Amino acid sequence: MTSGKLADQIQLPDTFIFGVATAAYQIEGAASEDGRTASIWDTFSHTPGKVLNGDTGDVACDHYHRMDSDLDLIQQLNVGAYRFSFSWPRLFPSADGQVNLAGLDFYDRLIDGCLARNLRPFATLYHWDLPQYLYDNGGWASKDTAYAFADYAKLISDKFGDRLRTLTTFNEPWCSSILSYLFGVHAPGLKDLPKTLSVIHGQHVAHGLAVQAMRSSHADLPLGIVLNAQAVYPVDAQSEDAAERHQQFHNGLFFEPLFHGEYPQQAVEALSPLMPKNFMDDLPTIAQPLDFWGLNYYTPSWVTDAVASDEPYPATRVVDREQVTRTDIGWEVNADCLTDLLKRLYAEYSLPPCYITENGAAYNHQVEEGVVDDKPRQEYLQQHIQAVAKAVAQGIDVKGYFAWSLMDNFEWAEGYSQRFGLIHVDYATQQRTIKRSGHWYADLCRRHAF
Ligand code: IFM
Repeated sequence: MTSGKLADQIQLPDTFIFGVATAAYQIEGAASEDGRTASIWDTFSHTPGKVLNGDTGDVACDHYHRMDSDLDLIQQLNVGAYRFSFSWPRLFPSADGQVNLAGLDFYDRLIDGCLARNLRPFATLYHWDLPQYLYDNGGWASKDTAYAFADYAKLISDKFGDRLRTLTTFNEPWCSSILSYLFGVHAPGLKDLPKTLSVIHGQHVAHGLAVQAMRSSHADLPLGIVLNAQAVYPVDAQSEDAAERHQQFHNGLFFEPLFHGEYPQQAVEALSPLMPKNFMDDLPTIAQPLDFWGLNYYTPSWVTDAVASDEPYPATRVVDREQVTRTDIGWEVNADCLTDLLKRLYAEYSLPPCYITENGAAYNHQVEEGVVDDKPRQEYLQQHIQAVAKAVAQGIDVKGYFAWSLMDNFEWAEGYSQRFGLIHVDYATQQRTIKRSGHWYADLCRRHAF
């Protein structure tokens, strides 16, 4: 392995890929155009009180109409890859299983547009926009949704498998289960533990069936899943048990079934009466061999026991530490935890090679005299890429890094209030301005000989 020496003390193999990432609902807009129907996020964002300022993804960054010029901007960042997600309700707008040709055409042009610009397309099937008709029919708790997901995966693999660089089933299933069905923050906004466990399990089954379907369609296409593993630490010496329970619940319920074909013992003992019937029978379907996995990392979690003694398992809470640097969304900046997390995960689980599929920071700098001077984001990215390089130097097989995000976009329950982009978007005019961090990243990518 040769080592490319980049400026800023970042040293990574020449084969390491840099990219930028987005997701369909966060950027596309055109929510009711060309046959697309509603997802649970359209319903949720149109429900008063669910999203800050009543923001919705109806228009978002209008990427659906600006795809070509957005791809030109990506090319200007000198990255080697673009990670995006397909919109399921754009491709399968109704329960009858008919494919929407206008949706197919959009992604066909997007993928060709990437290849024409020498950008490797890294695609994701599910970045949270579950078609509303599937939710109404039982959602992820129903096996029908898992079968529908496998059909959708097969279509994508059949149509685009020869042009995609990688294909991922789920983005952060923790968010589309725990954050959405237990904490009530994301669509559909429930607080229901048994339902959450059915959704976690249902998504795992859907992942396994989809991988089987895609392998049968396109055996050579590298397949994976993206997990937002939590970097869990006890806040103090008395909180070590709490940290272990937290780790089992928030990471183990995902990593163990997906990579080892079992659920974490401690969690199963505590939760099995609430788990879906005969869940153990599905484990062989869930644990499909994968070619890679993606880690999305932003911030660590400092954990202690829950306040109430009757809280259900894992009975923990996350504590905000004082006197640490935070981004505008309030998340602690701690790059060392990224190196540490990678090492811990590889020590604990049998994992294939990894991409950092998301990492980035919310800072809300605006355009002043044509310039967005977001030095803190540049520093955040630099520190975290250095942290990845450190892990690679210690033998962790990380093959690439994707900055979140290409451009400011719809930040879910936070609406448009939090800006993660390397490119500023003026939502009133849809004007794009490359930020200082974007220029820095472009320079880093230019000097990195992929
Ligand atoms: O914007 C999200 C993205 O959709 C999933 N990962 C975290 C990002 C920042 O919150």
